[in-house]
Amino acid sequence: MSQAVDEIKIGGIGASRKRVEDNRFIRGKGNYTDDIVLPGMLHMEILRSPLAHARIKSIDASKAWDIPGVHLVLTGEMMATRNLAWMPTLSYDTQAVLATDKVRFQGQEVACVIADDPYIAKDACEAIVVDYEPLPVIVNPMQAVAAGAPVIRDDKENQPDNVIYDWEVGDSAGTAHAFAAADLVSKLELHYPRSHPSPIECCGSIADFNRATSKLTVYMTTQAPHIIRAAVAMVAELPEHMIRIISPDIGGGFGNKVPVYPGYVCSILASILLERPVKWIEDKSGNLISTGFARDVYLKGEMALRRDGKILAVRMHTDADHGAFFSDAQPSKFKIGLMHSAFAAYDIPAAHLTARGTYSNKAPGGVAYRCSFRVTEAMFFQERMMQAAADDLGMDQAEFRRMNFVPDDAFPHRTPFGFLTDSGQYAKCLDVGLKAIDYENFRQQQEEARSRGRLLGLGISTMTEPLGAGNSREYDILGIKMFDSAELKVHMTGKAIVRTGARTQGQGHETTWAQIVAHELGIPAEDVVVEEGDTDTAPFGMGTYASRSTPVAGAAVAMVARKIRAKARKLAAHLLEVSEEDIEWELGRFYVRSAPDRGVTIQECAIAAYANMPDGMEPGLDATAYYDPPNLTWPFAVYIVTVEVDPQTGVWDVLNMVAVDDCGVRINPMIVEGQIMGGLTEAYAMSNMQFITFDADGNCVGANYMDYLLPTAWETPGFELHSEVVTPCPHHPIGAKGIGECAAVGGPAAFVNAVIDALSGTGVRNIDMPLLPDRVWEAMTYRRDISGAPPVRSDD
Ligand code: MCN
Ligand code: CUN
Repeated sequence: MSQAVDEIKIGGIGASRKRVEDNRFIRGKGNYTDDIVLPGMLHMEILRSPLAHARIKSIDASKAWDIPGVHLVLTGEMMATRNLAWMPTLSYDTQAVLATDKVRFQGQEVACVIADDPYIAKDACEAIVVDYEPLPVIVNPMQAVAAGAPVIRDDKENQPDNVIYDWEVGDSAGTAHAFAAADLVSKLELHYPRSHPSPIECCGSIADFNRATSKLTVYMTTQAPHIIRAAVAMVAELPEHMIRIISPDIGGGFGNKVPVYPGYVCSILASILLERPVKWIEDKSGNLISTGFARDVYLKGEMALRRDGKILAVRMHTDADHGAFFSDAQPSKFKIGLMHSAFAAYDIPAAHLTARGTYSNKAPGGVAYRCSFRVTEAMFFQERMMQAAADDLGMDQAEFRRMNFVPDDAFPHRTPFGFLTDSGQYAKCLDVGLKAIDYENFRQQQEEARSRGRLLGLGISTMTEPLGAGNSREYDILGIKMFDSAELKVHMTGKAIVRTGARTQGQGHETTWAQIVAHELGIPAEDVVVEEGDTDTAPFGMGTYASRSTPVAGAAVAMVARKIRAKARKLAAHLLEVSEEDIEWELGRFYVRSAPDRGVTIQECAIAAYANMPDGMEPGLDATAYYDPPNLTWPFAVYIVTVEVDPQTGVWDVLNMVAVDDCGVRINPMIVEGQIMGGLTEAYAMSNMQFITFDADGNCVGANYMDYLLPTAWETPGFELHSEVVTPCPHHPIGAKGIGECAAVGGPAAFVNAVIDALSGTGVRNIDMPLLPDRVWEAMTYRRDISGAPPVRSDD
């Protein structure tokens, strides 16, 4: 007699199942791009520009060609003869593959050498002589729009200046009206510095073109293999079915591995020309200096307030520095990403956002680093503005937020910029956080400490984030709608394989997708293997970024499992010799309604699909499901930090940090906690130490890990995580919302708010990140705000 299975025992939803992928990772048996060695493989290195803006007068590669072991030197000129010197970007712009006319940022790709080994290739790069004529350099949006600024993109017709877009959203008139009626207007200006995802594994590719079969196989570090296949088909003009993109194990992506990089294109062309596999693996400086960075946005805004604390309206303006090419991978419709997701957690009647994007002589990018299309900047501005407004009103920080929250019974809620949020219990999360940090008590301690000259501070960040692009009505990249799919094959013994078009980079999909199958079918998670990343086998998907995997691909896994269950039900009816209507389901088993003892397991149905199907039924137990989400998912989080600032040095220490995340149903609570811990660590790093800046000549400061500081376990504070609040997503098949980025998005404001709170009474309203000790010291000593990117350190 069969019995229902215990969901937690079989590793279903809610089980903190150990990550199956770690079996190979911790044994050093991962299979990363650089681990792959193909017969006859050659190696490629890139020559990068030392200057940020210069005309190329000539390139002499003759000495490089002469070095023994060199097979090919690629320059822009050669690329141009094949129409490959430029490529389209994912944002309807163009990007130089190898520079022809000018170099436009330090680190830009100028030439490539393909040789027997990477050392020969590197030496040969150094033998290439490039004659540059330096040009004036632009390193920020203010310079970009100044009168007489040099036009960086003079390659483009109809590009008279450095402005990429002027974009707006919201209700300008309604907002103006609300401001006119306000008792108080609170203002804030900020800079969110340029930072970098810096995954442990750099970017790289191995292109392998086989002339005999005309098939191009590319192993590469990509978060979105299917988009890359489409891009390669377009750029290299190859038929799509002859392109196979394989994304093997990825050593961290964090958004850095979404864009299409010149190195990928050059390795592909080199393999086609040489008819041998060509491997390119970027070095750390190459990665930091030239690949998709994050942020670099100036934000300013104002909030219209009623005396009692009610927010009447918000106005925001952003100036985004996109670097030399507009290459963000973001939904086509939204020029500044989802910046207008700001203030979604609060009930605000009117809002208006204007956004301008400009070119500069810096590497292209802007949306990477654990951020669902600029929501990091949106939430940072939101929570810094909330703190400033509460201070201006003389109101308690928690109370001001609570009174403006969207109430639990007001969902779906239309945000001031027009999004529809799905569900949440915002006040409850805040209560959990305040209790955990012992709010009232801390405020008292803070007073007492102050009377003894000690500076304690508390910072709150309460935020919601749009995760799971998209729905196909509004979300596309280059016209390709942002849905996803999953394929599930149940073998005759009841074991299974599930494939999706997402691509895990450390998030644990191999573990969690199997848990969804276990939840839907009662097949133990350990009996389900998960495979992603090979375009020849995986069903179509837009890839893993914007924490969209659970909201979209994960939903597709649930839906495909339900298709399988529907077919298994027919098989069960056949086996039990009753009609389908008389069959009931409980986890792992179908039974006869009137005789619950008579049942068959899902495994018995599986074998029947191969060995004993009813007449006329198509054999086998496979299915594919495409999932077009009806809406984004909107997780909510409360982050509260307490700090102590040393009045002598400006050094600040975290005393306590509490995180209350509500991401709906948690598939694997342990993995969710890991995601939150990682995000909080990055948030701490951004607020405290991490930035990339440029000197006036466009030299990148932050091109190595002596200057670009990654937090280690030593400096990272402890975090206290809370999971008490679970508001299921009403439109997701298993009620889950995304979580991958929340803590990195909402965290930074909590740290900064805490330090600013510690300085209250000094008149300091803002210190831009990172809050390095010298900046904090200067702010508190001279009682002034510290704005903009940190000054470049000069050692002379
Ligand atoms: N999960 C869960 N229950 C939920 C939500 C998620 O158990 N309610 C699990 C998921 O099943 C998945 C993980 O948590 O195993 C993250 O899921 P999700 O929030 O859907 O995010 P994605 O899988 O789409 O991951 C992308 C996100 C992004 S955009 C960045 S950037 C980032 C991040 O994940 N990059 C990472 N976390 C990272 N973690 C690691 N280790 N490495 C990266 O490169
Ligand atoms: Cu923007 S970093 Mo994640 O979306 O790949």
